[in-house]
Amino acid sequence: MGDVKRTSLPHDFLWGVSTSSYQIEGAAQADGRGPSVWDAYCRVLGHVANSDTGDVACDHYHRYREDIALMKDIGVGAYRFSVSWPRVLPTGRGQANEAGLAFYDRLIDGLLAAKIEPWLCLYHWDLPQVLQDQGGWLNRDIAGWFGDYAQLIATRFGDRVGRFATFNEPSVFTLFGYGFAWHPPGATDPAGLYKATHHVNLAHGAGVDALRTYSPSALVGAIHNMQPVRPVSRTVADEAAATLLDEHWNKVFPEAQILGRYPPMLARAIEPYMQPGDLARICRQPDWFGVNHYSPVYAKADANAPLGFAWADAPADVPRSPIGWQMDPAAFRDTLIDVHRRYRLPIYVLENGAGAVEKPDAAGVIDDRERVGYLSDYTDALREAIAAGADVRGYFVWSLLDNFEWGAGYDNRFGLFYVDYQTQRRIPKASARWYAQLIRSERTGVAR
Ligand code: IFM
Repeated sequence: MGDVKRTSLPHDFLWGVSTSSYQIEGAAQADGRGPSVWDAYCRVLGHVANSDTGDVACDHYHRYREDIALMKDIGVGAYRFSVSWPRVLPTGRGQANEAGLAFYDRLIDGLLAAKIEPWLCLYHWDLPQVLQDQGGWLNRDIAGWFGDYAQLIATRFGDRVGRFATFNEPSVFTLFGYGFAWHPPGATDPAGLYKATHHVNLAHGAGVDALRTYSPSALVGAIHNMQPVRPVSRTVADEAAATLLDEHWNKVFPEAQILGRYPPMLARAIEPYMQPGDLARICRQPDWFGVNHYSPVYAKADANAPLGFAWADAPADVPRSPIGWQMDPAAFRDTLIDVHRRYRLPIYVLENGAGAVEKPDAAGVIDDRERVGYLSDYTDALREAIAAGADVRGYFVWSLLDNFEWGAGYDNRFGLFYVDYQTQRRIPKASARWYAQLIRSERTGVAR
């Protein structure tokens, strides 16, 4: 990357950290929480490494005060978290669970007291199991259920929360859940995927409407994983595979939600599940665009795969993070510039980070210099994107804490703080200190 360290950022640039409910809260049976699809999915042998579950996770439900103190220590200005739908609506709809809502009251009040802005995401994959039993994302009624849930959350927290997201990475939970069976409900069902995709988009529209009606001053958006999709070879078949994966991964949600259209290949596939007026129900001008980005992804044609394509490995010689994900900060810069050109919205990077399998050394220290290198290179790329005109207004590291990494269980760690799952002790890694120093130097204008 070029010499970008001195590219100045807007004075109100927002530095944050992100987490999600199922990945950190634990307390799976506490205070009336209902089961989510992940509770059930984790219990099937072979779905999650080591048969790990989110039952306890980081016990954030009980330790949120300590976790807010960690955020305060590193100096972040914002915290993005998600609400667990089954914690606040154990039966998915209808009767709210006051104890579950009260947890988020305490969390939000604690954040505000620490001068940390709460960014609330409604859905980070933990659908109430009871709604899954009624068809989940395959049931068109779910758009209304989601709208009602959004109304509850906006009514309860809109006096203190100014930023709401409807969904986190809708393309991940739909594609992995219905295309590749890597997430609940564990299906490989193309028709189900197209239907679920459309219903998630309808739910987004209903959610935005509810958030704006019941919290009129809220700034509302959605969070999309945006990553260049590259063909594994230059064959026509692999190029076509990459184009199709790109539509699923990068386009089918933001284009419908912001531009009011489906990308061409998926438009044909989704058409049978659409009713007149649907795109008008989905398309809402958001106040901001959330980008999650880690690395480029690769596609190859696969005639035996349900969708006709498969994921492929990055070329052998590329730089990689400790868990093998390609590191390509230029792709991050280009993604931000591309999102800016396509959507012309304020951009917030709401996830970026590096995974590792790590443990403290004999002295109890976690010297995660690879993660520091990754974050340093990627924040430099962010500066380049801003220098090139991209309207990027914030950057949130994934993640505050090591946590439940879905199918990888607790093996892959993304935290700035190490979590000892036996004792629940949090230990700052070198990257936590690095991030604190970055934020401090940006605030004071002192060069790093
Ligand atoms: O842990 C996940 C998160 O839930 C969604 N985005 C990617 C992260 C790392 O895999």
